[in-house]
Amino acid sequence: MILPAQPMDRAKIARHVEDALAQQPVTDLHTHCYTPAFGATRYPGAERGGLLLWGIDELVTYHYLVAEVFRIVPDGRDGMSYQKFWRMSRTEQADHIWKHLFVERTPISEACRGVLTTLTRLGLDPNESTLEPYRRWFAQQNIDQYIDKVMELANVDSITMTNPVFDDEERAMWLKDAAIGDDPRFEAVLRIDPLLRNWKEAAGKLAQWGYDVTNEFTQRTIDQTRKFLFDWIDRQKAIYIAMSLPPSFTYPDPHQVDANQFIEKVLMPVCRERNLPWAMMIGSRLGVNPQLGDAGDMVGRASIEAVTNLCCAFPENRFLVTMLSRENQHELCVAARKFGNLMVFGCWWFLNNPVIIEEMTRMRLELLGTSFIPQHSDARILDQLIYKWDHTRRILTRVLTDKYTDLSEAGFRLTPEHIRKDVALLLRENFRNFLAP
Ligand code: FIX
Ligand code: ZN
Repeated sequence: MILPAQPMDRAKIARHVEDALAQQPVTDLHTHCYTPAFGATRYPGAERGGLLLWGIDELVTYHYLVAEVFRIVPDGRDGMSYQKFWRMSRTEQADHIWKHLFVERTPISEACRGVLTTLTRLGLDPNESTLEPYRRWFAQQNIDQYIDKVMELANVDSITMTNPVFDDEERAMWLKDAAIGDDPRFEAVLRIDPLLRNWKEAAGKLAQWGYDVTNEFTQRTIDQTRKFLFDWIDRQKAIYIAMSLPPSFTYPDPHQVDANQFIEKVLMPVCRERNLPWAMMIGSRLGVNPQLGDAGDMVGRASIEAVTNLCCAFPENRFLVTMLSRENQHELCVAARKFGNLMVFGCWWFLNNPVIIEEMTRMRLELLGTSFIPQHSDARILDQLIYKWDHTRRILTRVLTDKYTDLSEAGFRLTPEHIRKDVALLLRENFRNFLAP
């Protein structure tokens, strides 16, 4: 009998895992960052000059932190109100948040910790009592070089944008300059939520934009809506089509014939013809507190039947899926075991906290092996790439070290090459291969 080689000990495994994760560039498959051609926050003064948000004032006014500061100084208390906050300048908002969440209280939440990690990784002291020293530092940065610096610190080799075609400001920018997305560091994604969330209103917009569509799914409407998608896929060079969907999303939906028809007669054929996956981000309940703006959205448990029915009904199509509710995660993993055209990705939004990321990643490795995409950053502010991937790599180090130690103790002859190959799949190759199988 051949005795298994002396298993690699845990400490050695941890070193190999940490090295592999540090060296493996990430393709970040979902962010809200933009190329500099879309315009960028301007320093000094932190005025918003476009869609690319970066720098200390944007970091500190991230909508996660807006929600958290209104817990400390609620609307109607100490002279603060939603209206007053939104009338403040960005720098005044940032000063308010820094004071209450970072100086007067311990910045212990994950969103607060992220700002600290980012500043530290940039070589700054995160313990300043005011934001002025940081503003002076950011005012010296050149945004184009800063993008390279952030990508190097985060070891991200490609930033995937989210490009909502129904956003009037962004659509006008694309129509004015079709090359606006042409930056080798970024890739575009066609985001089309209204076409499913509110077909009639969306169809009306397409008609305004010159597409011969009506509310009814006539062949003409089908053809012209497909043309609309083809036009924007080609203009953006989109690498997939995306939607965020409410907890109530289901397919087929007995009460929303329009949605079923849009999926069956427009979206699925277009995705097949352009060989693009459809990314479904399911479970966001929008505007539960509208006065909080982007911070006012909520999570709700969704139906996994929608996912399995779509994967089953459209075996030629590919589906990237992330769900927002923790309660949906196990059933989503099991669904992925049933369908090879389903790729589970990320720990989205309210799941992007170490305690849940760790639980989800362990469950996914145990149920799916290496056939999933553990994380996306969802970065809204460019600098967040630094902390979102720093924190993710730390968690992956813990989880993968445990799993490889289990393997080693089970007699598997683990080598550093196994670890490097797996990490490449998890952080980059699974996504790239799923885009172009
Ligand atoms: O729908 C989405 O892409 C969500 O990620 C965003 O709307 C959300 O505000 C966010 O940035 C979460 O991290
Ligand atoms: Zn997002």
